Amino acid sequence: MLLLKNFTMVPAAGTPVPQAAMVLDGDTIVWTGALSELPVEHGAFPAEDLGGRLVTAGLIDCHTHVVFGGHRANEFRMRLEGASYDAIARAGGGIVSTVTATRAASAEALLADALTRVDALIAEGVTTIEIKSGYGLNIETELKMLRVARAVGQARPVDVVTSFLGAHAVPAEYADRADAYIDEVCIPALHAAHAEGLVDAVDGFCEGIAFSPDQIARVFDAAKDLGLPIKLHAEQLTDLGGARMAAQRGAMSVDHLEYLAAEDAAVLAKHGTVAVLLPGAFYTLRETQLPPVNALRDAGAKMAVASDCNPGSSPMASILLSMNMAATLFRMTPDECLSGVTAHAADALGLADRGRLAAGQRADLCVWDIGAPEELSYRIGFNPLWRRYYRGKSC
Ligand code: DI6
Ligand code: FE
Repeated sequence: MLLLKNFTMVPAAGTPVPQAAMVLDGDTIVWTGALSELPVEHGAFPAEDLGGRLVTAGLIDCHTHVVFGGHRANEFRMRLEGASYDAIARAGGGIVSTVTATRAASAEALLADALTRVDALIAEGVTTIEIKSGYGLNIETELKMLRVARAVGQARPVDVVTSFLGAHAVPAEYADRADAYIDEVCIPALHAAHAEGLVDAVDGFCEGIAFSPDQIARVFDAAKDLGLPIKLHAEQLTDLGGARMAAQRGAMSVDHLEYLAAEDAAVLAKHGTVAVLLPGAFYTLRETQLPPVNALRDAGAKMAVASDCNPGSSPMASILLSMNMAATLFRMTPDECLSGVTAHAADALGLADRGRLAAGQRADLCVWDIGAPEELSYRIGFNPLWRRYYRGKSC
């Protein structure tokens, strides 16, 4: 048992509690509230004084592609010279160029590279990270990526949740044969990865440069047969109705959403599907179409925020900068940004045991050297993390 005291508790929603206390039993929060209300039996435990700092739930980056080979700095240069993301993809660059590098890399090299990015996220208070496959696009490399993702969770004090993203792009060897790719590679890879215990959820990229809603629906059928939850990259570059289709099938989240029709916000809210907003990709691609944040808010849809850390559209390993961008670019409130990387990020991953400061929740916590919760979204580049508790241990 451990007693934390002398801090301000910042819940994912609602008013901060000054002079709060919290009791941890191993990796679980067993009591939290105002110190003045601490039950006497908890008062005798060994105590840590947090010096009046602010405490939030551990941060959750619910959408990343941190496992990949190589880099795409050349495409960054091309975009600065005027080329568009889809033109580069259609000319054989983009996702499939990272596929070539990822196929060529050893698992050891992929892990070492991924850890540099994961370490940056951990240093900002991330305690749970989602990692997608999708740069293999053959059975062997999809499995390699997912094994590396699991290895990240062994190598560092962070929980890793995996998403199978075999339907990310059509590889060169299946050019113009997307349906055959789904049947011959994507779905068999999903089965193989699931058999090895490597898949926590199934994702896809529903876009003109990737897969149609019908093709994604076939992948979702396979997920359903395996009892796996689903999520989808949708409406990033165009509106194909993918988010609506995924929500109607009970998706945990739909992600990106710049081109989501305002009326579809209600569909997300109705199905409890979290809208995961990815301002790093919006920024990097110099997108001008804003996701319909007001419509999502008015409809009561949950909004999460994530880094989308990937080599093409969001080369950003910072959850705090993601929050800053969500506020500055998307006009999300600082409270929405915070719930977006805690409670709603947990919901986007189907994790009921974290993201909120309450008895019964995991003791994943961040202690921040700040005076007001808004500072988490307001600062750019000066990281105020003072201490991180992962499963009840300071590390
Ligand atoms: N959308 C994204 O933002 C990432 N994947 C996706 O479907 C980008 C992937 C990349 O460009 O490498
Ligand atoms: Fe993504």
